[in-house]
Amino acid sequence: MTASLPFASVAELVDERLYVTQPHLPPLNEFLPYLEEIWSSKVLTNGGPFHQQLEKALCDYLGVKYLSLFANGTLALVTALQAHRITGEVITTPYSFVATAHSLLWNGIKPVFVDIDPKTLNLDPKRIEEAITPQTTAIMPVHCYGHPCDVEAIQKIADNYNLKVIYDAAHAFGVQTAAGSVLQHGDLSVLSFHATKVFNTFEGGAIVCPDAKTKQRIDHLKNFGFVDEVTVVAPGINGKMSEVNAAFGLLQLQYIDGALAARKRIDAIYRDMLDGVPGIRCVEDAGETAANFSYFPILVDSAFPLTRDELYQKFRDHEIMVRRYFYPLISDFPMYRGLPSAHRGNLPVASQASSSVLCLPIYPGLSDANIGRIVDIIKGC
Ligand code: T4K
Repeated sequence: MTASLPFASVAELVDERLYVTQPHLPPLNEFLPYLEEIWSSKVLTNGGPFHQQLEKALCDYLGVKYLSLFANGTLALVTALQAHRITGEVITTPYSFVATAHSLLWNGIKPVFVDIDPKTLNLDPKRIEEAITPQTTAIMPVHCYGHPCDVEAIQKIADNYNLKVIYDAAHAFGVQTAAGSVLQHGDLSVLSFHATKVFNTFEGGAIVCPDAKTKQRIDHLKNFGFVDEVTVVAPGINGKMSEVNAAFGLLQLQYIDGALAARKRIDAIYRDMLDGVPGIRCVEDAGETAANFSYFPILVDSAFPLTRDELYQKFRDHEIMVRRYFYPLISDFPMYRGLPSAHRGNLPVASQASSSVLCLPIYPGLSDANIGRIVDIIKGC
């Protein structure tokens, strides 16, 4: 005998379930001509025509000079550190996805965690200098949720101490400040085009760099270090994006403005509906002139009748799969928690944010009815 479900059918359960995000997909029939071209040329990877076209199209769209595509954002982060031969210690944020710090460990670098700013939830520049030691070679900040870091303050510190700045810009596709693309700051910026991101190529990523020479080094590093058939200049990795992913990216780019506009609308509805709810704070912009609305984080404080985890559970009980990005802190995972900088006392703001954040669903296809369903759960507590 099979156990009966509390739902009429599995299909009904799946229909009702809401996820924190859903990938934006163009009409399937529009992708078929790209596949036909790949089938007929038999060029599947290694910097083929779609790869080259997407690099150029993304430079134009994002307003950056040079960009090198990758198979995913994590390989791009690992390679970005190698491109500038970063060693020793790197100052970074504990309030991010674990790939940020993992890219340091993959390079044998010691992460040094520094606390975040309570308003932006990005690395707090006021706390960076005290963490610098003779071993420090770089700073790796994250534009968390796509909100720009204090890029000027960070650059000033980097210039004073002769440090490189590698931005984890995985969330920051298309974000602009008054000075232009946020991706132009620091020495390199790394994007992710994962399925859960604003712009996706299924899996994918990129390094944005300021000059042709650096791009050439990165291109060598992502292709095993090959310069030509018989010359290998570094122990590079296979980080190349395939032609299928690159072709998909070209098609996605035709739809990105619509997808961003849809996200902007949802963001505005949430802010309006949640305005004045005691104990709920929506994370504000951090000076961007064009935002990408990649996440919708709320902070749940003691004025709210439920704890963050009780609210998380309540959402789950209603089949709404909100997420606690970023809980636990990276510094709490076993491979990091022994570091002196991982100590909770060193990271009070990040600890507080991590224990109070919930990311609500936001993606172009989220209906008004479902936004209402989500807000009603919060207001009904
Ligand atoms: N740096 C930062 C700051 C990052 O946030 C990330 C990635 C990276 C670096 C590394 O970049 P990549 O190497 O990934 O390019 C997700 C993503 O896997 C990860 O890419 C992302 N950050 C992170 C914030 O979120 P999970 O474990 O939460 O993913 P998952 O599979 O639970 O997906 C969340 C929801 O999205 C699902 O419940 C349903 C929906 N979904 C997901 C996938 C994969 C779909 O509808 N379709 C899908 O194919 O990590």
